[in-house]
Amino acid sequence: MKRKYAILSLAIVAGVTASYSLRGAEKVLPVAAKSTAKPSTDKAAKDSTYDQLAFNKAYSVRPLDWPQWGGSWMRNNAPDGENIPAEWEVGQFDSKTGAWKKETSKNIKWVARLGSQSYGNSVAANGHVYVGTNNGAAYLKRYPATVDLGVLLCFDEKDGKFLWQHSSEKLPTGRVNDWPQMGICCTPMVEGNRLWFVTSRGEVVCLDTEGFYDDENDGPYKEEKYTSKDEADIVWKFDMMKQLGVSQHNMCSCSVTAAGDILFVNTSNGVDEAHINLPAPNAPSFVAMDKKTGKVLWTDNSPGANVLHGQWSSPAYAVIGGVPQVIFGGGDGWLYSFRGEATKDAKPELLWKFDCNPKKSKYVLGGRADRNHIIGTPVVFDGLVYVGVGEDPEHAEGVGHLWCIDPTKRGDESHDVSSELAVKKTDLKHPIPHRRYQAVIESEGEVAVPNPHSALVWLYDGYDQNHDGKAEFTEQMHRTCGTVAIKDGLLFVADFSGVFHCLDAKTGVPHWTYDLLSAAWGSPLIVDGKVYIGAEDGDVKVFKLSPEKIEKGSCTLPNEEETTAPLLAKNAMGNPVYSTPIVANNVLYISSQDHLFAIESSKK
Ligand SMILES: [Ca+2]
Ligand SMILES: [Ca+2]
Ligand SMILES: [Ca+2]
Repeated sequence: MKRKYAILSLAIVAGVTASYSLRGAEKVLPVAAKSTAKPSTDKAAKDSTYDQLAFNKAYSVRPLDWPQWGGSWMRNNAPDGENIPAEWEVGQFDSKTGAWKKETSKNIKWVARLGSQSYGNSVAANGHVYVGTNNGAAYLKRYPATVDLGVLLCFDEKDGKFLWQHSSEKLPTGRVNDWPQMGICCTPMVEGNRLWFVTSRGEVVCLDTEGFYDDENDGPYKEEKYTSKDEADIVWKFDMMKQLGVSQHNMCSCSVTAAGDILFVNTSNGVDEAHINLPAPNAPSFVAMDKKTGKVLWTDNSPGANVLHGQWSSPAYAVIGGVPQVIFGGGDGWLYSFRGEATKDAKPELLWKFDCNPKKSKYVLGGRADRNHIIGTPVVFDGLVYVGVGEDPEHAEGVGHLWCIDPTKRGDESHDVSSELAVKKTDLKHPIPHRRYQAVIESEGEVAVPNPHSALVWLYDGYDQNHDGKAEFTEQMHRTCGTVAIKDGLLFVADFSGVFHCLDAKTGVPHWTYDLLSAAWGSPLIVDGKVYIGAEDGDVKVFKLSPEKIEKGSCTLPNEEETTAPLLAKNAMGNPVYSTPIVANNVLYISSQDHLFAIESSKK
């Protein structure tokens, strides 16, 4: 599949090749990383530093747990871990019973059956492992595998034993809101004995992590019809479709985060079946709610009628420049930061917004667009914000952009800190109001001019690494559904065309790139001096955490004569991998489409 699209995407970028190749050839940084950042004047709180141990303590989980997407609200998938294997064998499964044959595996602690399709990422907290999937495994007797459901599974961390399941029946409206077989696509968040997640029915749900094992139906929600041990104990739930008028496109998915008692949620509000009309342009895109009750504290619908397609990003949070900021990726391709607190008037306070697409880029249906929306999660690291743009995987591959933004900027009264402004040639002073499909139409006398309030640190859309004046496939940033991971000044991101990028996090200049030869839906994991990335071909590849290229032909892996990336190993998972690997308590967790593998070195 990929090669066909690769050719297509090269054709699409032909128009931008000139400016692109100039950059690498002249050895100019993507955008000068000037340190123009001025800290905000309202020094209210201490800036967040990346400290997973302190985070876990505050959130009442064990020191080496991994309790939410990206570990903490800063969303950087770079946990502490040691003795994490680079190589493993998943082993064989009995063709009749599906039973796993442990003796045929290597470095596998346990395996748990998932549904037939799994897009959710796992988390591990307080002795449990959770993952979103569909009902293919039919753990509950009342729902045989023929019943399609969104399923959240809870397993015992030590042996993978199934504990309980939360079941979301499919919406009667069908695929426009709740795509068949896709299951639960988000990652839950755990704090103490509570878990929060977004269901495929557009609900925000709080569960008791002990379920009914504590012989208690926790509430306020006590209307569960089934209260056996294998069922989920709901604490509260909030229906975003009914209570906020949200109409999610194809799937509702957000990996929630929280600061103190405030839970932050992207609603997934999007287009209808025809892909043009927005059934609910005034419904919120972003929500802050009370984590303990589900009471809405404020909502925002800034993307509104400018949503291109869907909104499946997840929020990040951090105190930056003395200000608590919650940062949401919008379905309009803009990144929005709000004061991450409850407000007296139930109105959010916008701090800044940033257009993550070049102004001339254009959104068109069917995959030909070079304007995208945000699917990955913004990551906060060392006072900067990182996010890439992408498109629904159904719309194939295309041009992508990866941004590094200074979140201490505020701009003028519009709070627009985009790198450029769209204006008319005849009126350079007044920006053209935000337009849905294309910000600047040159044939109508419009131009993009530099924004004096720009918060841009750098933009990576590609780089002429070999200085030959051409933009080879592996020198381009393509659309991504992925989230970056950062450690030791190195940023890693995979794009949907299958290029894996290692960049300097401060400058956006690539150290090396690698062609995975398969679409990457997920995001990298950095742990124990290594970097892990899964792909649709079912391989999880492992690289050395290093900026150093290797000499061509020196890779010891078969059929890897061409790489200059420091590839250490490839591991076949037996089925496509759409998820992101995580590590908790020195165990590596990877979901394929239908199994969750707990991977641990057998040499202890
Ligand atoms: Ca309970
Ligand atoms: Ca309950
Ligand atoms: Ca080149």
